[in-house]
Amino acid sequence: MLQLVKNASKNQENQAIVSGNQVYTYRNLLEASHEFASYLLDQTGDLAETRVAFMVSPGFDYVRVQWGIWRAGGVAVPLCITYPLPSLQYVIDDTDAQIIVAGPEYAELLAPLATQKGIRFISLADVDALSISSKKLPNILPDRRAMILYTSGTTNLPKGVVTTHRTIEAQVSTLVKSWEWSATDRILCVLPLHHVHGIINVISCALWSGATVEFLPFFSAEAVFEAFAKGHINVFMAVPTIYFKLIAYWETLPQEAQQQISDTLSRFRLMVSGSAALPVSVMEKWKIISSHTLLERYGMTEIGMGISNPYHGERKAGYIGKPLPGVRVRLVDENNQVVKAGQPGEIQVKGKNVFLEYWQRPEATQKTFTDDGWFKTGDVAVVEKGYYRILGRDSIDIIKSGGYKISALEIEEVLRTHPAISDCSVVGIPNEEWGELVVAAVMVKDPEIDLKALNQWLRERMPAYKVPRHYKIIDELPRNAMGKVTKNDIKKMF
Ligand code: MLC
Ligand code: AMP
Repeated sequence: MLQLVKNASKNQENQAIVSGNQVYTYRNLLEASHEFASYLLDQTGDLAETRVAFMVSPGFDYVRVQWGIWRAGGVAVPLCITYPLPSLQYVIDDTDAQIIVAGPEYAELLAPLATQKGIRFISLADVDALSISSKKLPNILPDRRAMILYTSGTTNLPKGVVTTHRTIEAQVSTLVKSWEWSATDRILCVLPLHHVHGIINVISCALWSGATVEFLPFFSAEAVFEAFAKGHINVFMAVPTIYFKLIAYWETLPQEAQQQISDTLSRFRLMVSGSAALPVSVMEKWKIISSHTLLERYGMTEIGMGISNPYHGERKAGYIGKPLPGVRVRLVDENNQVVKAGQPGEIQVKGKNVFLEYWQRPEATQKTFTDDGWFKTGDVAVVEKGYYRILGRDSIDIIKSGGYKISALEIEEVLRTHPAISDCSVVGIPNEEWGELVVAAVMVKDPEIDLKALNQWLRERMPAYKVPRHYKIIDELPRNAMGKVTKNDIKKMF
């Protein structure tokens, strides 16, 4: 039996999920996910690693579908709820999903796509109207594939990162232990649920521990502070941009309201930041507001979390901490030799937390591991007094904005298909709020190009967070002697 399910069975009367003003116990979650798994099995028999793409809003329904897929033996493929159709279609095609599950808000969008592709379509609203008899669930072995999450990389198309149940259990259990999760915890989830930060660190760690997850449908600083003000939440995890936005909102409040928030925050057990570098200024301001030194940690879709500042002990500003238990980390030079103490090198990782493969991309999978099985992260770091500090990334084409990883090449490919654009180059420029801001230098066929219309055109083709925020129209892209665009020169233009 899955460890998450085993643990839940021990905590049946605890509150598992609070969403949409409703409280659901672990018993409710076990029953509802068993029911959904039974429905899937009715349709297909043992799912035998069938990819099930699902688009469901954050809350109880999301988790019961995710657990239902897992308990029926399927591979869960969460779809981002803010993706435009082409981005959804890419994930559905690339995973070769055989089933699509849609929450009520998304049925109209996805049903035609499923019909067109001949994929079985399940509307949650329809399932809920049925009476489903409980089926015996298959025994799920730890090495069965469990989930595919999409991540942008140094290729122009996102790759599916496959994890098994064993991987997920390793990723969750090291965090539960290191950060001392317990059944008395209650976390507020404001993160998107198609990435590890929300799925592993927030939901799965909480539910592994018998704790409670309270969901907000989407992030808003006001709603977050309102939820905190009720006094039940004691754990929070977010990307630096969210802390930046919370600070900005707090600063607009009258002093009395500020004080109330600060009093509430000072009673929290744990506050974590990650997915992008936490600016020291944000860490310091948050400390003044909340009395908490944010715990910064480092992770990646392919490894879950790898390096973390300590729960007990010094949390160093500007550092990501030390390897988590069970995660082996080394720094290597360009010849793949371990660097001398104090020297910078690429972070490489080994351990049960590391993903299985890029879905149906054996070459990319092979390229990302060394011959002796270390995963190459592409992040460069140095160790100082035992603490890792990130220096940057190998590739200028990978941008982190708002905690999302974005491939410059992917945006360039789309931009080049626009009839008024002859060539372009996309880069990330430093920005305190977003980490990096996506910007584009473009060569145009039509000097009268309407940038507002271009923006709209892009938003129909890619998620809003990937769309460039500034453009520079130029006559020629700067290139080196080899003809390669010199992206550092592009950065200087902004
Ligand atoms: C949105 N906007 C941006 C932007 N994203 N502007 C600049 N850069 C960006 N990246 C703009 C929108 O276009 C809109 O403007 C306005 O901001 C509000 O949009 P929104 O979508 O409502 O934004 P908001 O909800 O405020 O989003 C901010 C956020 C979100 C921080 C909540 O980006 C987020 O949820 N990020 C978390 C991503 C995450 O979970 N990453 C983890 C990956 S896993 P306009 O003008 O259009 O109205 C990983 C491993 C690990 O990294 O270590 O964890
Ligand atoms: P993703 O592919 O979305 O999982 O993003 C993983 C990447 O986020 C890593 O390779 C890092 O570049 C970055 N990242 C995660 N946590 C941190 C952190 N604490 N500091 C700096 N970068 C981080």
